[in-house]
Amino acid sequence: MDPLWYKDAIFYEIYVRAFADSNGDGQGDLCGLLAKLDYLQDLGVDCLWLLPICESPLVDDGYDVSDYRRILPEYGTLDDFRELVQAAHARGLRVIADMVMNHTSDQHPWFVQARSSRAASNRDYYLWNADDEKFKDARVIFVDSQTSNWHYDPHTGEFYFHRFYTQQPDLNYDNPVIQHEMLDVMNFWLEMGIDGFRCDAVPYLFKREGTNCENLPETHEYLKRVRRFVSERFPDAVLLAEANQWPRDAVAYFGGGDEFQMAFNFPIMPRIFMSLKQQDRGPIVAIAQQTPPIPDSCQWCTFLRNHDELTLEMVTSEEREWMWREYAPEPRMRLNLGIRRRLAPLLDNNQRKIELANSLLFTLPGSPIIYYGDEIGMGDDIWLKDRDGVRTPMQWSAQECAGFSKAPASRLYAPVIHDPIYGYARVNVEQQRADPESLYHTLKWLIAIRRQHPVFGRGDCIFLTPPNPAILAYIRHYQDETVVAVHNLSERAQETGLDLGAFEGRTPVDLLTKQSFPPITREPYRVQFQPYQFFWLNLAPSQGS
Ligand code: TEU
Ligand code: CA
Repeated sequence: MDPLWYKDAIFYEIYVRAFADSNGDGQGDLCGLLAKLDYLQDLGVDCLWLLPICESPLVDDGYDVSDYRRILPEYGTLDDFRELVQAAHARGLRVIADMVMNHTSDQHPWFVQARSSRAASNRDYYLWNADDEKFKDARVIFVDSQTSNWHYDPHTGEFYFHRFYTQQPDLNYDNPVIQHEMLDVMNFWLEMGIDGFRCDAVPYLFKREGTNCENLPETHEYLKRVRRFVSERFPDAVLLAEANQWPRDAVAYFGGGDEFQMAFNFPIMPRIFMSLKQQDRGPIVAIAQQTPPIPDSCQWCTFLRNHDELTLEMVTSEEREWMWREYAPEPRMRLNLGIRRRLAPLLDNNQRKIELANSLLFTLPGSPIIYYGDEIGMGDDIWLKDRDGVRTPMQWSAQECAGFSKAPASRLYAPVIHDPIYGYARVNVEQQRADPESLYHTLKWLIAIRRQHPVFGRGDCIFLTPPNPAILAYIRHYQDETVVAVHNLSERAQETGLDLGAFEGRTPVDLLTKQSFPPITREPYRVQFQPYQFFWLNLAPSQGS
């Protein structure tokens, strides 16, 4: 077992409710997911991140937990989960769970008891105040639906604090009982054999008056305690931080290698979309240069899209307005400070462009994560509420309900996409697998090549500065491997010269097409590109050199 396994892993984000329904009740479930493990293994991913599966009233699709040690009955039982983890491991797939630690559901027994009386013995499991004036500098995150982080509870005549929906009261981490309870919950799930956690909304755990209540020293101190606790007992378990912050604040979640092993690369994600739209490498290179290095044992988790809105919380207001104009022309496409669209619609359903975006995902530093359905170019439904439009049933076939469920369409937890472009009749796993030219097969190929070359997950990264700004090129180097990933970000054919003089005499071979390129000289290395074309040029030392 390589303790740094997560550096080579390719992650896949699954909303269990949306993936596969095994018992015809219209809801995806763990047994349904079990039946699809062969699909995931065949795709080539090797670590599954399951969105929350604990007991929940589903006000926030499970991010409002009412019992940390019970599985939502619609999803199945703890035995189903144990069987799923074992079956995944038998296929070389790992499983990480979502640890929702900043808040509980307001239906959690803790909160029911705490709100019952000011004298409740566990009142201070949560944060109560006589007015809503405390923590004034903490920004409201769900700005489309919340006007305050405080909610008045008439029963006891006090306000309680919530960074998200009012049904998600924040836990009080100054209470040692909470600190301990969350460790105990993690232990419970790790004992079942899971391989780690994606830790939800970690920047907000501790709050202090006069601060923005994000990224506080007390929060990092506790998260280091979480890492010690987990790594002492489960040395191969990975902790992945959801810390949607500016680069310097995001990097802090790695600590000195003694906090999270992984963190989502939120800083680069919107800049990928900016560079694609501007057909200019500028935004990507700029944010990469503003991002401090991370400890050797740590790893970014790179992503294009996920179950939330495409967040524009950590860009300038001018950049946000520009992104909304360019990618979310209809107001319904916007949510909070983001864009609630899936990858294919954001990229005009242009297969070459979607493949280019995934080439960036698979070659930039970090471990990539695919959001379920994006591998087949699924669409979205902006007319569903909140973020539901990017969480519709997985489209397996052109059968009724997209092969997701045997239930009648009226019983599904959400309607399957059925529009003429992205509808399940046209876009589905069966159709994609049958078409050798499909997006699915391209991604499967990119995944296969990436898995053969550790340089992508473990190498350093040096950006080249070719004269043509539409070309994004970077050298990845690890041990005896050197690969130059070169991308034409533009919709037109382009050419440029690359400064590869340091590799004079070597003959580049494209890892993807096996095409050999002319030997490198001291002159700028000329490369021609079709629209959105990319190459992963292996610069193996020439034989005998
Ligand atoms: O999101 C936490 C968070 O900070 C969000 O504002 C996030 O930055 C934004 O939605 C864009 O990604 C997590 C979960 O991902 C989200 O689904 C939950 O609703 C939220 O926590 C509360 O648990
Ligand atoms: Ca079901």
